[in-house]
Amino acid sequence: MADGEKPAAGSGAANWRLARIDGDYNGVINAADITPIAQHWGEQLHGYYICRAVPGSSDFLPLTDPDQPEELLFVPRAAADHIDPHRVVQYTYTDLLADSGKYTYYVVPVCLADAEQLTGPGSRTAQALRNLAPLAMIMATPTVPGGPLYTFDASESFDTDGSIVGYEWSLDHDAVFEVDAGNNPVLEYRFNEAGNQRVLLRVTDDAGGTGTDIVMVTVDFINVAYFTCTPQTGRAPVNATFDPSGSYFPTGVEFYR
Ligand SMILES: [Ca+2]
Ligand SMILES: [Ca+2]
Repeated sequence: MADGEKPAAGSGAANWRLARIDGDYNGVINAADITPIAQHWGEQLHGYYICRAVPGSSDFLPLTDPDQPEELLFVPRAAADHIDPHRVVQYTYTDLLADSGKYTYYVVPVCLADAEQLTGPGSRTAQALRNLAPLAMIMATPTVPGGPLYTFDASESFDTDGSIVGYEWSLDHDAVFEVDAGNNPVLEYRFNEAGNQRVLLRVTDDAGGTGTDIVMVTVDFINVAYFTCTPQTGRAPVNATFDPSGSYFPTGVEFYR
């Protein structure tokens, strides 16, 4: 075929040139592809091998056949009379990812000539990610039982195959997480209304997976008188200082005595 002409998509010729001789993947066979053409002159395309690099490694190894572990996994090319001339030929292989992390793949075209296995240039790479979702856990502790001030502690949350990088909260009975606490698992919050309060936590792991937890707390009253006393012990006579600044009266009452 002359320079600049493309075979019909899905014709055997299209797959062949993409796989074996179109070295710069631009769909056109021209002078830039002279070297791979020369290298693979006279070869045929019988199928493909799949090469894989597992998480933490940059070494690509061809997959072995699950039924014959000593053999490479060979994906045979469809017979010419089974190739739909109007479609790109597609092949599907499902890989079981044993470990968490990023897997990278490419395919290699294979020519089975005279019991020899001649391989062509590898395809572009594709990636797959396995990630286990993190588990969110809330511990809720009121500063004063029944009071409006709570500490929500999400530090028991965990991610089995990574780490948690983000904590978000919804404290207004919906699923919109209006509080982005960044990487801080502890949130102090004061409710402005008595009653049952629903608190939602969403944690995000280092691979973008999320997990949620929900807790219901009850607020009996929203005005709290809260004193600290300094010192707390001593011999009489003691000059003690009472500090009521931790009190809060959101209804507008401010009266200390
Ligand atoms: Ca994870
Ligand atoms: Ca919300």
